Amino acid sequence: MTYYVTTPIFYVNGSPHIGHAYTAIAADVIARFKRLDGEDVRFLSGTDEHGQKVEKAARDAGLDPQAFTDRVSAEFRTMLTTLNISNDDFIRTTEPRHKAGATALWEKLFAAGDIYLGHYEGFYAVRDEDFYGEDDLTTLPDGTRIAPTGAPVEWVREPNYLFRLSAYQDRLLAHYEANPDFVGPAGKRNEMLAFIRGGLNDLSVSRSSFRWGIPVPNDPDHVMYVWLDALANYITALGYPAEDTALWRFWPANLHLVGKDIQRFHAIYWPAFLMAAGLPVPRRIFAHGWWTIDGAKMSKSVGNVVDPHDLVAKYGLDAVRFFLLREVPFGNDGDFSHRALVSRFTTELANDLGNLAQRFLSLIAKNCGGLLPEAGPRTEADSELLAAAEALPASLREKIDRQALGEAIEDVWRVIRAGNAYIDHQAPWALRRTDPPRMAHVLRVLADVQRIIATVLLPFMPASMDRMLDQLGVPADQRSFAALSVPLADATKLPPPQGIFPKMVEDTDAKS
Ligand code: ME8
Repeated sequence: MTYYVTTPIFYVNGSPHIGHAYTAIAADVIARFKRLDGEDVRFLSGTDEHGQKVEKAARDAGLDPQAFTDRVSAEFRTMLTTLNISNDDFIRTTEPRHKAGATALWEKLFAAGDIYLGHYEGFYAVRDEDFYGEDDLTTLPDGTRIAPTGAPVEWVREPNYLFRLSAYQDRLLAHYEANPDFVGPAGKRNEMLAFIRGGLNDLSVSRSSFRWGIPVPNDPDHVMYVWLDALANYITALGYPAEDTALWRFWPANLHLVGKDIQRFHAIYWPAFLMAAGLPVPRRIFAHGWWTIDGAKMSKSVGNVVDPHDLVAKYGLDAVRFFLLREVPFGNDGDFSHRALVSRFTTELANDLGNLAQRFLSLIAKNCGGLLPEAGPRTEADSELLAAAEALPASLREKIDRQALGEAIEDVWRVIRAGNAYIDHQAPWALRRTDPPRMAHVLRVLADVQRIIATVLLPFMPASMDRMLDQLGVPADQRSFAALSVPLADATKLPPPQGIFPKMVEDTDAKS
């Protein structure tokens, strides 16, 4: 089966920060999980390079917009590399393939009679690239009017093309009703439904007061509204308007992963555009929450923006990937603090996971000549632990399909904790003298359990779990869920044990 997952395309008005890293890591975990599960996966990311906000950022930087976007787009690509993101493609909205596809989409909507020339008069927030009604706004003591997002608004009065969004209200509602999983989490779905039921106004889809955008076909005074341009990336990257390409098999997308701030664009405007173009709509749109830093909103002026490169340099990539998905239930808001990251690392990666591996691997090295022991007759305790581990791929699949990434991690940790309790109980270091065959068997049970744990954690921490599988002697081409059904060969020579997470070496020395 095909599986198409996307990140939002990042605005190039500023450098990447932890919020961007979060979206990318979550989508990467899902893409990697689906690949391990044998799906035919397409994973897309990219940069959103047009619009007033980017034009202004380029001006502030004293650069021509194209030169500016070239530079910042490259920073996002570097971020994806630093984070070990496995995207198959990276689309930039300034690329010819995208401009051609977005133009074709416009033409389709225009030909369908769903775009018409009108007039927009109202408030616009450049920071959000969004329109607001008077009722949405708050006036600050200094007279500035701001949107609910905190972004200042300006009054805009210009001829605009409008998209007949109002005509899609009923079809959208029917789609939501027929597809209860269309939008997640559930609270967001209700919010979107309330928004649609509140009545949809036609949407302004062009701007005529600045130039940095895709020209509207046959009307060079206008550029396309940046959100119509940007949303189209999900299909232009598959070759739209051509629908007979090999890549088109991935449409409709299985999952658009987005931050909660941009849910409405994806869950209301985008499906309406697609319906107007006669194309199927994505299967699911899931919104994750928002990170604050030590309780405060990230802001350049406050100087508390967390740079993902600094974090990775300080703690190692997989600790960062793990922390972001572990610390808060996916879909909720979270607060980032270095203290919380260090504490998760110590208790869960070093003490729970790292320690479990190190404890039995060092015993295999010392007492079994470094050869993977053979399995013996199973006790109830063995069967219970093995069954808990064997259930992981299916239980994680169910959680990944709901984007419950934190719950998926918790499932694995239950087994890791059970593994540590098992080794404490079985005390293989004592069996070495009293019952060596039983010791060998206990160590084998632990190796088999650890292999499953490391395999299901590969999507979350790819490099460290690859190292853990190396330690277990699992061949590189047998790291998938399907391969788990093939037992490891008895007497496989294991490499000398090495700590995967630095602290576990100390712990192991203390305990064994
Ligand atoms: O919205 N916490 O781009 P963007 C969590 N170009 N997530 C955060 C965050 C934070 N503090 N700050 C940002 C755009 N994000 C559009 C998308 S898609 C067709 C166009 C997330 O660079 C944000 O929610 O402002 C979004 O998912 C992503 O970073 C990109 O945000």
